[in-house]
Amino acid sequence: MEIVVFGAGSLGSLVGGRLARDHEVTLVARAEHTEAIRDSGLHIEGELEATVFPAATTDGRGLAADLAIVTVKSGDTATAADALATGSFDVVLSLQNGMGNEAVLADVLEGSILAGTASYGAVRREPGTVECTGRGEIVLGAREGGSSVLAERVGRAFSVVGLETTVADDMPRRLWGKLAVNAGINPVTALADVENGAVLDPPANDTARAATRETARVARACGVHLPNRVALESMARVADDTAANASSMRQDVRTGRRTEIDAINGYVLDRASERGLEVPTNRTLATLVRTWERARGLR
Ligand code: KPL
Repeated sequence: MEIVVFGAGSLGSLVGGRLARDHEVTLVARAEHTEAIRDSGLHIEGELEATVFPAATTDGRGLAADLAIVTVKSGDTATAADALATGSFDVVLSLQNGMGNEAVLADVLEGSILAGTASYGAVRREPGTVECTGRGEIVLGAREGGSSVLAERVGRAFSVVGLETTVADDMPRRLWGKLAVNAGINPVTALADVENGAVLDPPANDTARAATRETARVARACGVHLPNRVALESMARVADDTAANASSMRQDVRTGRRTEIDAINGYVLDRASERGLEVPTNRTLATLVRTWERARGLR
């Protein structure tokens, strides 16, 4: 298969790098990362160790492939969609945090859009090098649910190169489940500047659990079956599996970048407001992170 990974940061490089073992992969990445990959390949350290030689470019316009995997930050999805629209792809898979990314892609693109979530820990150590800091799982499928032959094909390609992948027929529920995990872990670890494992214990656990519980309630109000117990268990499991890792939002704050708060706790807040529900913990977390972004001129 010909595959383009759009937004090859840490997760995109990990996924694209593994796929490059079997497929013709092009990574669309920042200049320094692109140069390093062109010079001496992409090095994956940690559990999925490999050195591979995918093509790399900073220019995502006019590309063509069987599959495009979108791993940009949720705030950059519209820009990615515009660039992808100048090329041609049979299938586009969103492997991003937060909600609403697939709808943004579907508004602009003609190919089939698949939804996905990834809980692998990945950190870009230096240009050309990414470390897999925690084995997780990729879940992908048709964005509105149901079975999809294309999703099966993409899922097989992922599994064969060692990426733990499940093809699911209930993506809306999976996406809300992942949102409930991120709503609890990401802002708490970013604001307190702690590893993911800190949300398992007092005093952070109450806040993280409240944000997750509120998210599950909003999911149910939106017609998605997500019991509190299931959402809380999965938040605790992910925090435990990635206990020593920095969440993506903490990494954003540490490096002074805009976060994905709007597509995570902000999304919960918006859907709750539409339905007249109060989500005080998500509101407070979103306000604090947005205040941090504003003070740094990031919004
Ligand atoms: O998705 C993540 C993120 O950091 O954005 C988790 C699952 C919390 C892993 O760190």
